[in-house]
Amino acid sequence: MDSDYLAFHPNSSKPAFEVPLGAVDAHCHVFGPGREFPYAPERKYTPCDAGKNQLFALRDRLGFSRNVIVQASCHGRNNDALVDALKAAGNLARGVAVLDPDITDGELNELNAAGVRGVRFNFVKRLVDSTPKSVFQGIAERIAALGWHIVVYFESPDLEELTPFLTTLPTTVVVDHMGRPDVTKGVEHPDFQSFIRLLSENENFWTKVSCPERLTIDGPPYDDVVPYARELVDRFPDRVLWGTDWPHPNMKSHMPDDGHLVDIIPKIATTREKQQALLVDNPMRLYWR
Ligand code: 0GY
Repeated sequence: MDSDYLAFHPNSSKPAFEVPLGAVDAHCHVFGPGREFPYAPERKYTPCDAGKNQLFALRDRLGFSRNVIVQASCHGRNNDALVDALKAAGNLARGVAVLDPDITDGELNELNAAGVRGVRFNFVKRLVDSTPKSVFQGIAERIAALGWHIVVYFESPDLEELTPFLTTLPTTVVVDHMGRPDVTKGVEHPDFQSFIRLLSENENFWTKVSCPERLTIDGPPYDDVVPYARELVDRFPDRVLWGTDWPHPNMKSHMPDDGHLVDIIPKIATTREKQQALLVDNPMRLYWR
């Protein structure tokens, strides 16, 4: 792993908050192990190995039932580690893949059979080289035919430039980590209001109210991020997902205790109904229907 890379928390605490039965961690990754599933030559970072068995142990410790495993940039377009984890999990995991535009229909069908239900378009410049939008458009049309959706990852300064493209996508579009707001600005700032408008005006848009550890300035318990997530849960209760983001790649300031991340959930989803939608009903509708 890179010399400045922080490994995941070795012994996350058991959360005090008890998640509803059947809860889904809808954003997490598997990394390697690199000996079995080598990292992509074009990667921008080399992580600490974080394999499927460690992910499933965390799922159980936190009281969750299912995972949505998202292909991360360090594995490029080779989804072998993801597929291996999906097969091992049986019906308890679904996947979001990153696709080569030359993928054959047969390979797409194999991913579908393994439990992949979405494709990720990553626009974060420190993570990936840029992909022409025409390439993403071609992939979007092919996966729409399978009933998959698109997960997009970008940073808030890029929202304005991306909006005309994103709003042409033909499927449900899930925005990672609330579009990565600058939490020094406030919920009422025009930047976060633009993100809210994107969801208000486009009913096919969802978002993950995840990653307080990445967005925070103040650090744990991440109270500076809570108002952004709560606003989205309140406004769009049927179009929000939650995930740990384990094993938290590229954290520089600190490594979160995943149990503490779970304990934030009742601050952002303030009723049992909202918690049920966020953790069970919404992800089940998107990934297990
Ligand atoms: C995340 C966030 C990051 C990394 C990736 O694909 C990735 O490598 O998504 C990040 O560095 O912000 O969602 O895991």
